[in-house]
Amino acid sequence: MSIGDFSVAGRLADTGEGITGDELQLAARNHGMPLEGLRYDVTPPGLHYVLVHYDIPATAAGDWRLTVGGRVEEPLSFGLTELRAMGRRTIRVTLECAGNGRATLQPRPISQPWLSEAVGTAEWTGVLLADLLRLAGLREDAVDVVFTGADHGVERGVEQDYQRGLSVAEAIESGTIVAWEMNGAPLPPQHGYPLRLVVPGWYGMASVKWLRSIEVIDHEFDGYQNKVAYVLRKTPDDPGRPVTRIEPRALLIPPGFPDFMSRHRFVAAGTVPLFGRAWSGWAPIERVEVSTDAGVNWHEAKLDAPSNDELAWRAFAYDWEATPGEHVLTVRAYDTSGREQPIEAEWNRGGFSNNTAQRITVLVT
Ligand SMILES: Nc1nc2c(c(=O)[nH]1)N[C@H]1C(S)=C(S)[C@@H](COP(=O)(O)O)O[C@H]1N2
Ligand SMILES: [Mo]
Repeated sequence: MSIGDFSVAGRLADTGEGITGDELQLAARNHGMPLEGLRYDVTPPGLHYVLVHYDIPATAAGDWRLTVGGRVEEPLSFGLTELRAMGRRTIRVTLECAGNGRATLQPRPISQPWLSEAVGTAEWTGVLLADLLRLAGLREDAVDVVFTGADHGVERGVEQDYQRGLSVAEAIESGTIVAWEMNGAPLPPQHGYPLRLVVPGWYGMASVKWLRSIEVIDHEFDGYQNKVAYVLRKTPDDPGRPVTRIEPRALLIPPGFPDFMSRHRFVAAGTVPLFGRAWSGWAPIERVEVSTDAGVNWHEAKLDAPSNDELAWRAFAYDWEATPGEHVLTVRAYDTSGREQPIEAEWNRGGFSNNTAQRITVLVT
């Protein structure tokens, strides 16, 4: 169903055009993790980033049903108590919004205007999706699994429930879970109460919140969020490539103290301990480099032990001998698949997967 004007591409800001009212509306509803939140191994729920396309739906755990149907031997339906009886597994997952970094692109795609803080790491508890699919029994012609949330809205003229599809192989091999707890407590409303999907390694759009239905289909899912929204395109008619796993990124906690408005930093000369986290959805982090002269010289940071969940972020540290004057700090991550974070990522129309290296201006006094 189509409401109003439909266009595949969102708008790009004109040269020099400031943040629009539409972007402000989104930025006031959805929030990032303040970068000082990088100090926690596991992000406290109120600091974890939040992204909701439409409204947070009113949901009650008491009568919640999750159905598993489509190309399965035996369609199933679970209440929360029945689902809990299926098993209990906790995984640490770093989630990042595919649009993280969008607002720093030139030209700027008009959408949720993230800078670099659309990330968080939580411990999610639930049951393995693979166990639910095994219980229902996949038919031979199963191709994709479609996940539907309870929220509903319109995007570029298309009315829809929030829905994402994942191939059967990814659904099983990624270690995806259907979660009812975040950091040991029931999911907060904004994070999907009472049930959500968590797809480790994938950008956040795959982790459907307020999950009410799992449907196995015999063809590739062609829903809006897979085929129209989350696609890397250079031009509006570019068929593009789907957005999938998280590209490597390192972020520092900005050192010292900030100026209220510009967020520029002040530190005293001497040894300044720098601390941050790095992650990649493709493979574990292997190396992080720090530059304190805007990318001229690079130094290897000291990595902490990796987490048991190998795609969760990894802490790093570097002692900076800070001398008076203005300095630009920058960091980059490398993973064991050979992917390296670029200083400047390639532009795309949706502003997705922008893992351009962080830059922090510091005045050393
Ligand atoms: N049902 C539903 N699931 C959703 C969304 C949504 O709008 N509706 N947003 C997705 C996007 S784009 C992201 S980045 C993550 C954000 O998860 P969080 O808010 O728990 O951090 O949820 C995903 N799951
Ligand atoms: Mo997102």
